[in-house]
Amino acid sequence: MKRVFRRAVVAGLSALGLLTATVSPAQAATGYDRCPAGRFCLFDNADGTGAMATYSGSMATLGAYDNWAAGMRNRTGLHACVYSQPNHAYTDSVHHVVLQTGTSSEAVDLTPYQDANSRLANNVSSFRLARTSHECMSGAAYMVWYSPSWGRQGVQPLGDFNRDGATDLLFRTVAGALYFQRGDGTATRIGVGWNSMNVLQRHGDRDGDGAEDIVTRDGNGVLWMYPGNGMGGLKPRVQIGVGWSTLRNITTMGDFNGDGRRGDVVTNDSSGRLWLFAGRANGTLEPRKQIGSSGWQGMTALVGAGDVNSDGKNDLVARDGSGNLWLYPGKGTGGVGARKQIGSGWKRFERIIGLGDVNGDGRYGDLYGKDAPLLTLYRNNGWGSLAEEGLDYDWDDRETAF
Ligand SMILES: [Ca+2]
Ligand SMILES: [Ca+2]
Ligand SMILES: [Ca+2]
Ligand SMILES: [Ca+2]
Repeated sequence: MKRVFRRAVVAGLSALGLLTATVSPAQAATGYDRCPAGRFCLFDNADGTGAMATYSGSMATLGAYDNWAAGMRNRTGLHACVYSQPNHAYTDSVHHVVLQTGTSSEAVDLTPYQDANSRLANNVSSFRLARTSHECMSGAAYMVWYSPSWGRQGVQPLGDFNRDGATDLLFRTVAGALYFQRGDGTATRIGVGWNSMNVLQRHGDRDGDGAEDIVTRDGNGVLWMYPGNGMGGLKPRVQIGVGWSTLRNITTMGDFNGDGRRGDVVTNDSSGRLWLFAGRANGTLEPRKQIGSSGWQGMTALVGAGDVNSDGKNDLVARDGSGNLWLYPGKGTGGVGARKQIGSGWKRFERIIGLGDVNGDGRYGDLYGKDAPLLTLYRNNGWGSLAEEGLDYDWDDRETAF
């Protein structure tokens, strides 16, 4: 009797045009399969029978459908999160319930999602649909991230985009938006359309104004410098190279040749050579100079991690095709000395990120390895020995951090 009453309310509101959702009459029921492609559907009954409400986007409140649904099906291809509270609230782990179903299109009976204090069936008050798992839970397109050096106020020649003394991250979303992650869990969008970039690099201040700068390569092989404004934002970009498409890995190094200019770039080509493009005072590049003659084509990552071995000279870190990580100590004149292995099993990382002293202990050469869903911090002891220190979860493999 109660359920029939609810259906009557729903039908009445729908007829008045007060609802954004559409309603299928119960007598047309063929279970969960009624949910149309591309839609998120809530069902009155746990077996998919009864009235159905369909949606194309997130809902912060459900109006007449509040505390109504006992089943759901998600055919949007997006991640779905279903909340027992309105406005996607989950602030009380005892009395609030949230169900995250991922992108699966399987029908879900909400009845099992209950305990002594709360339940989800007939208690759904909002839901969120999002491209990534973390956005589904947090509502933010960016990954919520806390800097290991937040509050430690270490000196940061690189990895500190807003000059507050703490390591920060730059983050590209699935949609191509660029966010500045200051390290306190918040982030600010500073660009859109960044999916056209296939290289994203940073390594301190390259044009001498005291603010860290970004280097990118676009799909046409053009190399760009985006000067930072020192406050977490960007100034208009400057073209610093063309014809860079065939180069394999490209990394910004800081000052690698010892001339005091910190915009040096190192790259490898398919013939096995290693090249240095020395930075000029304004951040543009000198003609290239060969600094390695063979074997570099097999390297799958190059990282300008700063001074890893604490001799005052910036070093190059490289990963080979077997996943071994090598430290190539910088000579201070643009070349590299005899290599030393500092890691193995690094093949799984889609990206290795060098941000200098990430945890603020005064030792540079810390590294992040990113392999969705994990961002793993490797702390450098100051001599090139790496220790795994912390993990951040729930990163999406379509996202990029640098
Ligand atoms: Ca910072
Ligand atoms: Ca700068
Ligand atoms: Ca230099
Ligand atoms: Ca060094």
